Amino acid sequence: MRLPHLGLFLPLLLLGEGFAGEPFRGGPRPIPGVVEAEDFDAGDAGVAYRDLTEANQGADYRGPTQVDIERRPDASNGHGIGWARAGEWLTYTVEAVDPGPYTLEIPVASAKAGGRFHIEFDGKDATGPIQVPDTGGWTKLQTIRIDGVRVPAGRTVMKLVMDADGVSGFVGDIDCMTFRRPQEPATPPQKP
Ligand SMILES: [Ca+2]
Ligand SMILES: [Ca+2]
Repeated sequence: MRLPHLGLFLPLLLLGEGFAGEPFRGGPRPIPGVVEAEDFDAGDAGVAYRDLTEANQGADYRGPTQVDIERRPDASNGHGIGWARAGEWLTYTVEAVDPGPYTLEIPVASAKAGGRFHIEFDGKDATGPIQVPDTGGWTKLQTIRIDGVRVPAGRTVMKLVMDADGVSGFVGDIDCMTFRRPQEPATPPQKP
């Protein structure tokens, strides 16, 4: 074989620049709107996500994935991500109407103090470090609010990046990321 790696190269060439994943179930998630943490892009490890454990330690929400997804009745869409560890990340193809600024709301849960994460658009940090508090238990969601988040207009890749584990041993459970106009009321949870 003169080109033993052609089978590997060809799919990479077809993917084109950025090696991005594809939106999960439908098109890009609109902003303003709700981006469910469990609805990260479809695609392989290293492309759509990075996860440090081989198995999905939670629920079978979307077929085989390394990402740890948990079923939880208190969460928007009935699911969220759990067992999140520093070094992991998830990508979401989104499409913003305009750059905002937006108010970003993220329901999280953690028993003991959680860790830190941030959110990027096209590789640029848009939030700075977000600290997950002790919410009183893994079953108790508490919503973190970040004001003045700017988002590139049009279709971009949003990346949820886990930066540091907390006393809990994890970053925290994350339900969804809601981008809304500052003057609009909070969005109620989405039915599963
Ligand atoms: Ca895993
Ligand atoms: Ca959710």
